Amino acid sequence: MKIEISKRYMGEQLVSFISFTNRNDFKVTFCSLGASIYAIYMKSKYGYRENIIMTPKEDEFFLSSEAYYGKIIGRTSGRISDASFTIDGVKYNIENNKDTDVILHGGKDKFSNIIFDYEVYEEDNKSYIIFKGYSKDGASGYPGAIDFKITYTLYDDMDDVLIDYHATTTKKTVLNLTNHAYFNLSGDFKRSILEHNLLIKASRFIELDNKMLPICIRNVTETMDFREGKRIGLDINDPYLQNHAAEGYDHPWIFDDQNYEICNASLSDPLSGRQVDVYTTYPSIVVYSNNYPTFRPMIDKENVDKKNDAICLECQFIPNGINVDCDEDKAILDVGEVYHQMTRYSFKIKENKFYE
Ligand code: G6D
Repeated sequence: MKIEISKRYMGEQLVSFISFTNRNDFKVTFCSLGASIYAIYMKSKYGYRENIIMTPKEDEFFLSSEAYYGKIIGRTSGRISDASFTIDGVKYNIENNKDTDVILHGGKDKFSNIIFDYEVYEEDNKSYIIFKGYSKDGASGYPGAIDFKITYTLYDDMDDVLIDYHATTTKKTVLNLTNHAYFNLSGDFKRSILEHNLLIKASRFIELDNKMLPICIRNVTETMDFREGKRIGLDINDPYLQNHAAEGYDHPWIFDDQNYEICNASLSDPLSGRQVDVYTTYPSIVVYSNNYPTFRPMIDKENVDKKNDAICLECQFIPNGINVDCDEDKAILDVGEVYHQMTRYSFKIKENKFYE
């Protein structure tokens, strides 16, 4: 594995870029800002190595954007209603960084804004980068001091990215970590993701209200059904999606079989042959089809970020579970427990013309 590290200032912040290139010439670049996946360069079935991760070209936008490009999300992925939750009869009010009672992706002290310390090491044919973080008791109003680390594992002989989330707390709290990478498998964003195929092995999804808050768990309708895999653009113009604040897919799906050994989601682009299979210990996935584009320039992309130019596959506990009356896991972490969740993105070429 070839490992390259560079640093530069983004504004006043010194930020590191750490790249890993394996024997297949599969290259993953991480950034210490938000412990983020900054770029992934992957070959197509024709052998062209191109970027499949959408990231802002402008440093100040990458620093400030609330589109969370590639970033680790915490303490709580998704939205928290009424800027509060109650644990064992104690109500915690969460501080926001904007004037609304809907907390998105962790509130004022969100993890996506942290510039993380990290360490890199290799063992056998694997390489690791560990981003370590600490969130003090009461940060943004969340209870408990959180010691956490995000470990990315790369493989010299496989085009996979494994994310391990580990954390402990000093008080019973809510914790729901994910990664917010924007995928587009066409290669340097030649096409939108509407022609990509998506598979989600989930018979249930969570309906959203017009504040984008989860309101109820429902069986999938035709538009929301990806159990057999289908083209993302097939049903995305359904009024159910477009005549709603979501303006596309932005929903949690609950996997039928919550099993890390099962590929519970998969994204593929027939024209390039690229595919990413998703394995996770989490019970659900939020799929966001970039319905709120930022119209800013992106790395390796000729034009600016436009609607449906990428898609996020955010494995997590169901958003706002602590406030929703349901049987699903509410992402509560207690003292003495170890938060350990994993998500593996396994990249491959279908109609393999190159690696035979
Ligand atoms: C929008 O509703 C979506 C979120 O799901 C997404 O994470 C964010 O944009 C980047 O708020």
